[in-house]
Amino acid sequence: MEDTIPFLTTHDLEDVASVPCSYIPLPDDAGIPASRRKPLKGFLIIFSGILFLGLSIMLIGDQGSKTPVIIDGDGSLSILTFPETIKPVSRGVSEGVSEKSFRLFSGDGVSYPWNNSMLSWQRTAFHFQPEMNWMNDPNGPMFYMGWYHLFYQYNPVAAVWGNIVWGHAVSRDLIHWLHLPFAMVPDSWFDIGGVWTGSATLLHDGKIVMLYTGATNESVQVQNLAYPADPSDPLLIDWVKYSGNPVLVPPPGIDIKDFRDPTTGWNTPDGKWRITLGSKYNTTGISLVYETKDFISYELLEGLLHAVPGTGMWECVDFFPVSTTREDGLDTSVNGPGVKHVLKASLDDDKHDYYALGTYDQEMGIWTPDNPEQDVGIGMRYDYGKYYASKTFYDPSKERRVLWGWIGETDSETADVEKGWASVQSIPRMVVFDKKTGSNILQWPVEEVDTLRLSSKDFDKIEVRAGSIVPLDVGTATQLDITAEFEVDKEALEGIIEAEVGYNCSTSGGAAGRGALGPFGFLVFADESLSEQTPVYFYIAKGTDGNLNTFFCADDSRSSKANDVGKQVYGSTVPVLDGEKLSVRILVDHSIVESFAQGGRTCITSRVYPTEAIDGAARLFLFNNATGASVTTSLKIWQMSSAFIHPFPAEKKM
Ligand code: DQQ
Repeated sequence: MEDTIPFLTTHDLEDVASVPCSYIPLPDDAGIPASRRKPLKGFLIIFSGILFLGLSIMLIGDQGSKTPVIIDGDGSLSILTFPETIKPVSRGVSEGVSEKSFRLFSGDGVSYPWNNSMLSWQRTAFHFQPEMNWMNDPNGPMFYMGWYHLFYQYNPVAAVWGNIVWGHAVSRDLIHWLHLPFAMVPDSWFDIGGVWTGSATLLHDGKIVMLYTGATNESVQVQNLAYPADPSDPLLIDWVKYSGNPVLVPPPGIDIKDFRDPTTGWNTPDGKWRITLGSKYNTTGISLVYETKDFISYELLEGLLHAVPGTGMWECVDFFPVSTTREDGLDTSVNGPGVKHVLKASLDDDKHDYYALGTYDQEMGIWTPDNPEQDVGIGMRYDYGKYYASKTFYDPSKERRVLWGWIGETDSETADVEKGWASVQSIPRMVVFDKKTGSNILQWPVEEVDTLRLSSKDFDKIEVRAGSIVPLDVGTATQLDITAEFEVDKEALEGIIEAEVGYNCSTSGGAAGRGALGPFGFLVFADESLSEQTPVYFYIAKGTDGNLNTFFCADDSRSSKANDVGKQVYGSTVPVLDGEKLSVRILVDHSIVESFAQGGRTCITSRVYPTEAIDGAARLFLFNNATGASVTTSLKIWQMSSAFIHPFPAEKKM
């Protein structure tokens, strides 16, 4: 069944039953030793008490805070309501970190009248998110005694950035999570302004050290040390801050607000450890390296790990090896033949995560990019959509490197406050070197995501003619895992004569901009009349050198009838080697669409907020808006179950 486009054509869809969702609970005992279970409830009660007291003191003391929270006469907290028009408040910048509130690119400044069912639909089903309030960067991810640990930047009292503590959750499989008490709260002069981003290092004797940035009582960014109070506790519930904190203060020449986010340590051949952290010098983004034996005293190494002029402040630097010969991931300290190093920086200036591949010279202490034209901050990005402040860890249980990223909101702060939460974490992605291209990494959802797959439908060799759409009979299209391959009509490919210079996902008209060989792909979150739709697609353009360039894009411009949400068109080029078909995987989960092209060479994450294409009205289509080429596609689509993401069941464990 086909209809013509471009966009906004009504057509009939078969009435399809929606696929019911269910969650997969964790095993009953959740693997916790009996000795650990009893004290937890008491701990939670005492902890909540202390936390409440601490936060009250902090909030009263922090009169300058912009968090919209007031303490009522009876000591209870309430959230201030916002006026109807959008007046985005800056959050984070005056405190010395990157802007945390989403600034609209367009819109008429008037809030959309969101209702409860629209807002509650936006909550994701299998992406990690806390039960309520604000979350940002992933912190200190690790695997320890059979559990994956995720810590994260969290505001316990509001759906906007501020009052940052370390949230903590554990999982057996990176998909189903149990929320634990906060790991660390701002309770000392060296982090009273916020327990900011940090990383875990697992020492050879099995001990864990956590380094994190604290904003001091004088708003100086310092690095602090913390460690588990009871290393025999697989849940690592209690954390101790080192009494001699801070262990690092900004060195001469570095601004007190430009010194943050220590990485996981790596070992040197002489048994020392090195860490790096981000900063800037004038407008040059830099990563400083420190050497230590004990994580208490440090020596600043001469020179820098790397610097890139014009890239501004580097946040959340990540530095890790990838194997050029093997399939598995590498522990952070590995170096030598067959190893390249990835250097990633989150650019404060444009809020994107950039990476480059290069060589790490341990002796000289410097990293050199393979291709200086594709250096950190001016070349490749992990993700061309909404994705920031990411961090990897090495998972020894599956010998892989896993990447987490913070996916913020692109709606208004008013809507976030109304719905009571903001931000999700990306689906954890496995990261490997792309041996075929030799010039990029591959990111792919960890295999555990596949356990959420329910019923599936296969579609074989569907022809999507130029200028047509094809509805896909998959029922409700709200929680999906889509895999597809596309082949473009050979004659059209070979017959293309004219070069198309300067195609750009963001500026060439999005999915409505027609060329001979694209765009074609999917319309996700489309209602039956296509009045709302989010195209995820390929576009092929001939270069002046005669070669074909393939672009992978996501167009959010028609994703919602609401005006108070971001509606960018995202994307970039994707390498397609001789003989390869075009391939894509798309994870659809309510307000998030995570897309991976060519096995994860180019990735795009969109946040979308439809008003009509929600619940049972959300449909999925194929489209081909090319003027001259048919495409044939084979696909498999799964309905996805919801993940179990709940508070740790303290009572059940008594
Ligand atoms: N978020 C943290 C900082 C980091 C920034 C504060 C990146 O440590 O630089 O919440 O999003």
